[in-house]
Amino acid sequence: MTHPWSNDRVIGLVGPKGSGKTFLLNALLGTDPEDLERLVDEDRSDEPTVGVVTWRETDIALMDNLDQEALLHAADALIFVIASCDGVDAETAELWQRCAEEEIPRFVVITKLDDERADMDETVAVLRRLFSDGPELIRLTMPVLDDDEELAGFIDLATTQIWNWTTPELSIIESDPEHVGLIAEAREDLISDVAMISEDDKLTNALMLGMQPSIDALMSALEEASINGDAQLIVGHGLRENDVTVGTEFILDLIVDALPDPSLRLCPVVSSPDGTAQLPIDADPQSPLVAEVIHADADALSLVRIYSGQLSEQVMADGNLIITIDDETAMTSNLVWIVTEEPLINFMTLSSPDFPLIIQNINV
Ligand SMILES: Nc1nc2c(ncn2[C@@H]2O[C@H](COP(=O)(O)OP(=O)(O)OP(=O)(O)O)[C@@H](O)[C@H]2O)c(=O)[nH]1
Ligand SMILES: [Mg+2]
Repeated sequence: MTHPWSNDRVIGLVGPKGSGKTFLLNALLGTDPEDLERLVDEDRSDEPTVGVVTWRETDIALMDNLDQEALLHAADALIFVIASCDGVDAETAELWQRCAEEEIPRFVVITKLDDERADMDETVAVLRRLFSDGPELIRLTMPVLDDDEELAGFIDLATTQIWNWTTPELSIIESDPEHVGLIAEAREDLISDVAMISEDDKLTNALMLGMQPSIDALMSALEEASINGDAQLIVGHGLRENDVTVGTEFILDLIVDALPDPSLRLCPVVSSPDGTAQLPIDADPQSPLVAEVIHADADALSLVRIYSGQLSEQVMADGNLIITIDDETAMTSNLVWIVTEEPLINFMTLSSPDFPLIIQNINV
C-alpha cells in the first residue's frame, strides 16, 4: 500500500530579494497571467504565504516569505530561485552551504531568462563556482529562442526533447539535428556528472565505458540523486509575450519526480516533557502526534507542520499547555493553518494530551 503522504510535497522557496520567488510561486499555482503582476505587487507585505497546486495527482504546498529557520524545519525540500541577471547574495550562498551540510534536497530555478541581459550558461557557471565545485550541481535545461529572439522554450538535456511554449498549449517535440549539435557539449557534461554520482553500478560502468545511457536510466538516476539530496538540478524559467510563463510545467514535473515526499522524512527526535528519551516515531498519520508551529502571528493564526500523527481538537503545546483548535485549514495532509484562542509561539511542539512530547532535534 502506498503511504498516505506520498502524494504530498512540502516545498519552500528561497533566494535573493527580488529574484522572482513570488512570481514563480504564482506561475506554478497557475494564477491567471493578467493577475500575476498585481499579486507580486501585493506581496510587498512579506507575510508568509502557502499556495497549493495539484499536479499529476500530487498536492504541492509552496511556502513563500517564511522565516529561514522555519523553512529548514518544515520543508521537505527547497527551491533556490536565482535571477539570471542579478547574481547571488551572501545570505543565499550561506543557506546553500547549510543545506549541503544537512543534506536537504533542493534544486535551482534560474529565473528571468527572457531578460535581454540573461545568460543561463554564465549563471550556471557562477552557481557552480559559488555553490559547489563537484558534479552534484547538474544543469538540466537550456533555453530555446524563437526567430524574434524571444524565449520560446527549453531543451531537456536528458531526453533531448524541446518543451515549446509558442503553441497555444505547451507542446513537447523531438529536437532536430541542429539542436542536438548545439546541446552536445552540455549533454556530455550532464552524462559525465551522472556517471560520478549515480549509485546504479550498471549505469555508471556503462557510462565510464563511454556507452550512451538509455534515457530512462539517465532520468531515474537524476531523480533518485535529487530526491536523496546527492545531486541538485538546475532548470530555467522566464516569461514570453501574452504573459505565458515558460518552464513552469517542467518545474512542476520536477517537483513531483525529483523531490522527496513527506513519507521519506525521518520524524524529529522527541522526548517526554521531563526530558526522558523516547523511541523514534514514524512519519505516519497513525503514529502519535508530533507537530510544530512554523509560523505564529499575533491574531492566533498559526501554520503547523505535522511530522507524524494527526491534529485533534485539543492538543498539548510544549508538553505543558492544552490548546483548543477553533478552526483549521489543511494545505496538504501535513501542513495546516490553525486558529487557536490564544496566539501560539514559533517552534512550539504540538502533541497529543495523552502522549505529550517535545521535539529535541528536527533534521536528523
Ligand atoms: N521579465 C520577467 N520578470 C520577472 C520574472 N520573474 C519575476 N519577474 C519580476 O521581477 C520582480 C520581482 O519578482 P518577485 O516575484 O516579487 O521577487 P521575490 O523574489 O518574490 O522578491 P521579494 O519577495 O521581495 O524577495 C517583479 O516585478 C516580477 O514581475 C521573469 O521570469 N521575467
Ligand atoms: Mg516575494
